[in-house]
Amino acid sequence: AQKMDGKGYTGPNEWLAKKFEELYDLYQGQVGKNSFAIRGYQRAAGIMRRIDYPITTGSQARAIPGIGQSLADRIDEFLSGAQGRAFYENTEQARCVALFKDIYGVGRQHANDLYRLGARSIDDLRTGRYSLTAGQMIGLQLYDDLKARIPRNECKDIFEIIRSEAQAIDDKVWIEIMGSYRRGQDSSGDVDILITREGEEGDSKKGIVKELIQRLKKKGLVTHDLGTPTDWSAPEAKWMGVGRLSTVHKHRRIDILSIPFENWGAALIYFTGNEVFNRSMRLYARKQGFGLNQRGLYKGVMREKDGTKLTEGELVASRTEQDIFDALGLRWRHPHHRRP
Ligand code: DCP
Ligand code: MG
Ligand code: MN
Repeated sequence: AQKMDGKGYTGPNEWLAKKFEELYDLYQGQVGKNSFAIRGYQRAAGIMRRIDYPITTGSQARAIPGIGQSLADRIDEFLSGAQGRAFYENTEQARCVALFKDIYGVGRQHANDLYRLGARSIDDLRTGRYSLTAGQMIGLQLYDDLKARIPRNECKDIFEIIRSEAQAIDDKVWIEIMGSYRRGQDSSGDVDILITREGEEGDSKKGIVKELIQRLKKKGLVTHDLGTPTDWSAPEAKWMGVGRLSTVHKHRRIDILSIPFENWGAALIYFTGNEVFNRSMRLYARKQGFGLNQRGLYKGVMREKDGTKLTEGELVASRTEQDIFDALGLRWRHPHHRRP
């Protein structure tokens, strides 16, 4: 359909292909963007190059396999000559905000503030002229490491070290790797770990997060704290930080959540996610007159009109995931299928 003239493609829809490539370049590498949509722009560029008649409307393009409604809408924007999405989003500010939001602990609002204060690059932020929290400074220092995805086998290796340290503290410790890893993804943004201790009530009140982190620091696995529990010895404690397998490995984000033994099943559901699945399961529970959180499934929860809880209600299920699915009358959903 098209021929190469040395400078590039020359088909009738080449300019549309270039527009899609601009969108692709704009979004690529921006964490938090839907990577499926981004690849869609890349594929759309290829499709535009294969079509040997001129495309004149979005709805005409919609009939081409691989062009869905949102790509057709982009085509209409391009054809109208109006300042479409790419124009508005391809600004220096948008690019800087996308860049700064990749720093651990920097949200959209703060990224915008940094732009308004004059920052234009990661190196600008490293000059010390901008105020950053201790956690953000670590995020900046480890910028390249932390924005990289963690391959599945490396998550597993980190987990195995943490598991053996935890079980050395007490062989009644239960420990699992959670988050995107448990959902079967090939790579993860961080390593999420859930722990509890089986035993008498009295025992389970002594959380092990403090001793575990001490040991992991001594081993050299844990290198930085980002968020530490208010009470290190509470049965429910959350630690967030950074660690690495060795000095030749990248620094990786690690989250460790410890919960009382009786909450195991509810915490498994919560920490497996994904976040959207959790939201829909919680909403479903509420419609059935229950309340679901990381501790358990409750009935008789009293709420204000705006949804804020007045009473916890009575615990219905929490020990296993299956107990909670059963109590809600839901069919078992394997972790690999827990997406919206
Ligand atoms: N979670 C949640 N709501 C949040 C944050 C987290 O329900 N606001 C739950 C669901 C997540 C799990 O905790 O799946 C782990 O959180 P992560 O942020 O580590 O997300 P994932 O592990 O799912 O993905 P990633 O690979 O990006 O770490
Ligand atoms: Mg995770
Ligand atoms: Mn996490």
